[in-house]
Amino acid sequence: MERPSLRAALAGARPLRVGWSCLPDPLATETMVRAGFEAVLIDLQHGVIDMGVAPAMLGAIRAAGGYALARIPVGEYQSASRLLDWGAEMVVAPMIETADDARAFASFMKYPPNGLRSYGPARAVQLSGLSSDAYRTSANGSTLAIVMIETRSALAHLEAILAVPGIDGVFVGPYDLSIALSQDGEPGLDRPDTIAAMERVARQTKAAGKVCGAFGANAALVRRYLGLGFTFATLSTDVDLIAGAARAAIAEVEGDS
Ligand code: 3PY
Ligand code: MG
Repeated sequence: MERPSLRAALAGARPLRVGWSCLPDPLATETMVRAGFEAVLIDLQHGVIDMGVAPAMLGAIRAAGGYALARIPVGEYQSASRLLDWGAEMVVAPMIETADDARAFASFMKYPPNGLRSYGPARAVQLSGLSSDAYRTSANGSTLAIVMIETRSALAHLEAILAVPGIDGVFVGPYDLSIALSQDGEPGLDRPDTIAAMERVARQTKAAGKVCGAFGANAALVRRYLGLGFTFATLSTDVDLIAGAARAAIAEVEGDS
């Protein structure tokens, strides 16, 4: 059976189970998919992952049947094209401030006439199972350009950002967003202003017919964000999963003392 596109999977009846990789290890990322994550994002912004290991990680996720997502470092839109070439099906751009930022990112994500993505998707063609022509003509629709809303400027320009052609949706970073909204530089995921801002982002993004994700970090936050109307929320990172499993294993042997 042919795998549904990422766009179709995100529109499915059940929210996609999305994991997050910070560690540069294709086998660990693949293990997350085999354990039940349906998509994994590899993080080139805050993770230890670079362009050297990213292609193997994207390939490992897809070989295990998962959807391969990636986040680029701030402003490195050129990396977005390369990650698409190596098999990313969604690229997330952090710290977008304005519609001009979103337009610059979209131009690296979409082939002409919609953008200026340069042609060279050898590995993406292989992984898609399509002919080169079929990949080229479907890529603009099947790969998703997602901008992060995590600054006051992005909130103020949300409507204009959502109207940029080629932008397929948004992803909220609640840590940066809550720091930006605070008076004292402290993150506050549970603060009413953070939650209200996120609810507005979800509402406006859905009204624009676009995908809306959030960084979840744990089950309670995932439930909260899905309840606010987000299409998907990431559940946990590889580092947190290892730390949690290590604590649980130790507690099982020694008790909670
Ligand atoms: C944020 O919460 O700011 C993020 O970017 C999550 O990684
Ligand atoms: Mg952030």
